[in-house]
Amino acid sequence: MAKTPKFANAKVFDWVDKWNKVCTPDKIVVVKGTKKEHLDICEMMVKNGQFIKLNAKKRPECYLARSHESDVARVEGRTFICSKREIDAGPTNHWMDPEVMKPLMLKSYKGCMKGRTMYVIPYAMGPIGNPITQYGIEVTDSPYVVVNMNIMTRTGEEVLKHLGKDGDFIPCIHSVGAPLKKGQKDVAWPCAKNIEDKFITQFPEERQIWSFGSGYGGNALLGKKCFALRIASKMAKDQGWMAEHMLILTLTSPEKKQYHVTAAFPSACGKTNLAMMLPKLKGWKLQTIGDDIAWLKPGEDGRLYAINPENGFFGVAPGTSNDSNPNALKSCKKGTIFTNVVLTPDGDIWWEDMGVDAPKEGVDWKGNPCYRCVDDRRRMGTKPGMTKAEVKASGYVAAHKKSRFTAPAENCPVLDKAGFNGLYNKKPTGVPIDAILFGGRRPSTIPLVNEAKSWSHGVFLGSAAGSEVTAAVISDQIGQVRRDPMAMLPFFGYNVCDYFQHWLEMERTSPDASKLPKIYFVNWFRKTADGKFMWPGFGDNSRVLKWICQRIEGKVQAQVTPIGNLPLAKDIDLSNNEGKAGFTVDPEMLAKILTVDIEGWKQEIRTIGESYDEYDAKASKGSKVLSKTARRVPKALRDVLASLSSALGK
Ligand code: OXD
Ligand code: MN
Repeated sequence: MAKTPKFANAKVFDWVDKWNKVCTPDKIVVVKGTKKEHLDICEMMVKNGQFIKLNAKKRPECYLARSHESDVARVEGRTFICSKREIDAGPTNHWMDPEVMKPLMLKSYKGCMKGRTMYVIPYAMGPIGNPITQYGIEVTDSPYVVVNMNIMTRTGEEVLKHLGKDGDFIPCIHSVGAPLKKGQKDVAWPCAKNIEDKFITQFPEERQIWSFGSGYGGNALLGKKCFALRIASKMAKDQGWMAEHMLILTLTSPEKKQYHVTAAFPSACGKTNLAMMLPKLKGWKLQTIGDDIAWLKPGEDGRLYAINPENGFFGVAPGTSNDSNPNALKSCKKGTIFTNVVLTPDGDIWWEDMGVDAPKEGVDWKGNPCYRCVDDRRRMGTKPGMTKAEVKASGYVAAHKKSRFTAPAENCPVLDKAGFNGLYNKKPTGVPIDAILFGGRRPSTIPLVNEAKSWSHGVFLGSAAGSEVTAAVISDQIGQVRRDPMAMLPFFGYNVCDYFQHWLEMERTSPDASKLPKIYFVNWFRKTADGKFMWPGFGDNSRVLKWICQRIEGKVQAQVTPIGNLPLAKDIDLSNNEGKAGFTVDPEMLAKILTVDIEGWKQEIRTIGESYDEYDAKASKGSKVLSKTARRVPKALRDVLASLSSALGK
């Protein structure tokens, strides 16, 4: 067994020592967080066949990893909230009693790091020393996790120094679950192959994270979804702040006034695209603070101040192109780790919908050869001479649909450096948020933008967020809305109904509720009956952001409707970035996406009510006190629903 290293902080020592004894690694390395150490680990992985070094001229300090086929994404079915009482995990989470889960997982952890190195990663979620920042210690046997954590969080000695002798942190343990026998050669992507052997477990009361069996993304980089959303959401509830699945951006008007906006959209609705968008409007500038997670704390003045707890972007590669998001592409020009994308013959990478020609031949995410289609330069198939139709029919993609880039935020050409470092007016307060956006993919009913009439109305709109189910998800539910409240469905660390209540409490407990951000619901995805998008999206969304800023300033009137305040068509700026008329949108189309679809909304109200009923019905499960018909969805949200219903009529 390896000797546990010394740590000034006794709690850090105890955590590492405990897992050293259980997992029995060959060696322990405490991550220093230097660039040299990072590159040394990457090179070691190249030697071990776990990384491919990319062409240093094209992509300096970049590497490609290929995961095992059983380990390609977050595994929601194996993600558990282990609160003491089932009811505290709520109706949206998988729950297991900690008294059952711990012994079960301890069995798996026993000897699981034999033949491997145990890395101790001290990390910060947020700029070190910022009052909103929190700290973690991740113990892991995966060098892939170490180098990804180096990009996604601030790691190393600075963190240990900051923790001092008794600083608090979130203890995390992770293992790929693949011990090595003496002399056994490692595989390219070690993990537990059976889904039942994977566990992504949060203990919200103890504030601990235990992960076993997966080496991928949010299952293994424990600072991200496990800490910054699931555990942090529970901390935030207990301590009066908010941990949200939101991007943060800074918008500067031609008059040089700055606005800070957060936005929560379900996965695959363009959060990273909006976070780095190039505005189409003359004189407007957009900068990025974060693309996935925001922590918001009330200031004494009543405003909510936010930081991005992360340090990089863990972006979905396919679809990221010079058209959809040139700044994301630029962010992965150096120091980036790619996972499950195509390797080109010149040592570069490619993926579907990258907006550039595929190489004539390459190596796909499974390590097999792939070839450019004969009739489409932007598609690849498994054999030379294949047509696009043949490839489409086979369902083949050369880069995995959930392939990723892990890119340092500092590479982003439009990074708001001060905001990213948690500074506002040079003070480490985080940035004051002016507007909160919710959204989803809604081909019908939901208007382009809708301003909440009040904070509780905004909470109601957020609680009803979601996307319409597409063929790719569940075929017998096509057309139905999969509700994803506040885009947090897979990330609540506690009961969703209590989470709604916490949002409502933020107003009640605010020192000045009039200073809370205004709340909007946006929808870039309305479609015509024949399936065409009614709004161009991407850079043209700046037109909506401008309207929102003008509303914040009280510069424009709105149509006051039962569902909220909608823009007057004349107030959506349609000029191009030279400031002249140029952008054309069919006026009829624009009118349609700025009008209340009464019949659609009646249906909407019914299904929102059904989602609340479902939460209520399931929320009583595991309670000794609540009956089956108990109401746990806050009354304030039911009241908004009821008044909307009566305003729209039967
Ligand atoms: C993500 C997600 O990986 O939201 O960021 O799924
Ligand atoms: Mn996300």
